Amino acid sequence: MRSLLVLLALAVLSAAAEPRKPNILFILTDDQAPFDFPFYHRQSTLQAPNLTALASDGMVIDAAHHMGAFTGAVCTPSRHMILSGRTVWHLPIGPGAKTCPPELEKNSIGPVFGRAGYATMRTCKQGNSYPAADKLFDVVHDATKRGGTAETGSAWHAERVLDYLGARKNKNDTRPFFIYFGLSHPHDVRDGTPELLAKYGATNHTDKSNPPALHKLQPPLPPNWLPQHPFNNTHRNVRDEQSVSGVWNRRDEATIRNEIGRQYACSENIDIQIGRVLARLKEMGELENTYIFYTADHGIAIGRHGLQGKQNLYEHTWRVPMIVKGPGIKPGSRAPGNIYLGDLLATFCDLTGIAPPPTNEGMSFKSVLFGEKPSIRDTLYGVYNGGEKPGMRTVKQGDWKLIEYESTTTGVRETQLFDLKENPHEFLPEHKQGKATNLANDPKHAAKLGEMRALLLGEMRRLNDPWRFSDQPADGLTPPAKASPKNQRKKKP
Ligand SMILES: [Ca+2]
Repeated sequence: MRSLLVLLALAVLSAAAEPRKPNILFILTDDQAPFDFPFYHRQSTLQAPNLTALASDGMVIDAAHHMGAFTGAVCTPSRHMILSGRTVWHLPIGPGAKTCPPELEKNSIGPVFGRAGYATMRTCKQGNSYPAADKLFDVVHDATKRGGTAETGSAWHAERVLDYLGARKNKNDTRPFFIYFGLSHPHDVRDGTPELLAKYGATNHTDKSNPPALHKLQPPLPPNWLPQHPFNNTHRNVRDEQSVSGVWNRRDEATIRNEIGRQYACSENIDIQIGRVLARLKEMGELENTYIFYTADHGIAIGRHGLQGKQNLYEHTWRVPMIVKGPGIKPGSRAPGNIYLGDLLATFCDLTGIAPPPTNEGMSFKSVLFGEKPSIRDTLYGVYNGGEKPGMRTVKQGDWKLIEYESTTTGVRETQLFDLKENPHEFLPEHKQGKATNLANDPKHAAKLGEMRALLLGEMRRLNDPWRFSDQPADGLTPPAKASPKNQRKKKP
């Protein structure tokens, strides 16, 4: 008995001597462009005081991306990559499913942190996610909440987090926590609270044949707005481009400004809910020992480049907002980072001293967060091919970005080369800016175009992209089917 008491005393002493592991509060929104926020786009009229304060107290990452999607439901692969730390062609869904390690969900965020002694909790939308991994948090409250009231909107998710924190306090649970605080907004139908809709001059417009009224409180048109996208980008008939209530295929000023007003109404409500959770953490004395990550599953167009949805690779959609605050991160800092959402798991593990699971393919960006280097990789790759094949690919290095489009069904073949330093909004000739836009056909940049194409092919090979463009080496892969003459006849000119 005496030796047992000694052992117990030693265990208590060693627990007391060990510094407490930090908590993680991971906040994930649904369909939100970085440029919605004033800390990415100064002219934005979105008021998000809590997130602006979080950005001032932590680090803003400028080059955070989702790697892409092989389906119109871009959320689904994005959330698989977040939860598992794997790359887009190595997921348990899509073309990589056959070679993906079995039972990958056991090496996803919930179980990885659970095994390391963390208390884990998740609230988020249902559907278009990774259900096998979603349910492996200790506490799960998933429901899709896209309405304009406390019960049907973002407040519901905040309440689940506040309830969880309350229960933790009541039980005197001192384990570090991992809270996955997912919001179902600002994803359409973008139904905001009446007060916030009014604040941004927006209405839940339901008349498909007429635009809503213009209102002086509506946010301005984005700088790279166009009335239509200049060419078929290989998936222009996807739901998000045609059927979102309030927008449909309309791109006129009144429709787009109203829709951005709706987006901002939902985003400000998210900000309010985050404020409530942060205030509670402060009250509980947990805030200073918590890493807070804020991001979205992908961006969204809403009128930029004449597009509405998330099925493109322009910066507004390929990039995501990313703010991180916590111990060791310099307040008010900023870095490119060059990260993917699939790097989050590795970073969570690195910050908490947990070994990443063997299935992880992401890279920790702790060194960026701690100001040791500006970014973790030089080259970024992105894909969208949920429509025609091989679809869209992008590659970015330094200031240069290439986007390729090809459809073997319709014969579309387009190339865009942007110097993002000179043209950060990716203006096209149709924007009539009176300066260089798409440089792909400029003979002065032929060498750069060749270099970027070689870089893209290298990334496609490295990441096991199962498709190739018709002017790339086939690499032994099956080329996309050509349209049958019957299908071609059906196409309108
Ligand atoms: Ca989404």
